Amino acid sequence: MQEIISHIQKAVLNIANELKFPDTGYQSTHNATGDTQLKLDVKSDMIITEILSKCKNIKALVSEEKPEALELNTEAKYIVAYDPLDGSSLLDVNFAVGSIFGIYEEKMSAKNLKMAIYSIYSARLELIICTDIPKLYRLNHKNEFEYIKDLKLSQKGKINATGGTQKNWSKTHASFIKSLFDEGYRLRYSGAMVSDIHQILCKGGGLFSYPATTDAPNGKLRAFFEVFPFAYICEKAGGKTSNGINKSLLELEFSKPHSTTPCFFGSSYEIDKLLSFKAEQ
Ligand code: AHM
Ligand code: MG
Repeated sequence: MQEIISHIQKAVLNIANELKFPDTGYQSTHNATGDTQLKLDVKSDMIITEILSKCKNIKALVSEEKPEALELNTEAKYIVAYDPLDGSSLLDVNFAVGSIFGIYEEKMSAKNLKMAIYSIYSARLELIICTDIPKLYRLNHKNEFEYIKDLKLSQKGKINATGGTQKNWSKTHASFIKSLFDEGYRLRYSGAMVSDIHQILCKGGGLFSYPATTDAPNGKLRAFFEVFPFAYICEKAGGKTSNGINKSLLELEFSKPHSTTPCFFGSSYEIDKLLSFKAEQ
């Protein structure tokens, strides 16, 4: 695992340097889920592919930006699924974006997730590495990732971050979200999952959700690159997750690498409230 971490650290440092002098022009190609790729998505994907391909412990790489898996070492046991640049549509406004990595043993399934990592490219470069508990590292002036603290979710938070076009929400989702605001929750939503969940983890609680909508009945966020790594991190931080029905996102099974799912991540209070709210409808 340490070797995989070192390679990811190197890739993240390279991407951070690339982002400092960005060309945010759109490229005419599309990725497998139909999003228009930005040049920096492609560059970040190339950087990760090039650096992680040199790691002997990786069996295959599965990227949000590639339709198929890239097979590497058949004898190795880890598959790294990643979103090279989450929130890239926010690069033109200089918001924080990040990279997300899920490290699966032998097979891409939530049950086989052994480690999850994400980076935040912002005023500071931060890296969260989670095997047993999410650990926050920050790049110091010696260009090394320095351990700062463990991230823990308290039982209840104050932040409510929810995505998707509101006119396409279900009535149930709209009234659940309103019920949190009625309790005193505050809206905090940038449009980059990495930053929005990072805020909840650093502030110690709250809810991030991306529901099913009429235009995306299976949600928008991808299970293997986005949803499972963050579900793993939030649950290891003491929080809970759900797709709105199940008691954990990590119970879900998908066969296609680019499958999506509605998703809810939060402190235990918000997820328990969600499940009882849905049960009453
Ligand atoms: P991306 O990987 O193409 O950047 O898309 C994923 C992003 C998430 O970071 C974010 O939560 C979501 O899309 C925002 O979507 P919306 O603008 O529909 O709320
Ligand atoms: Mg993404």
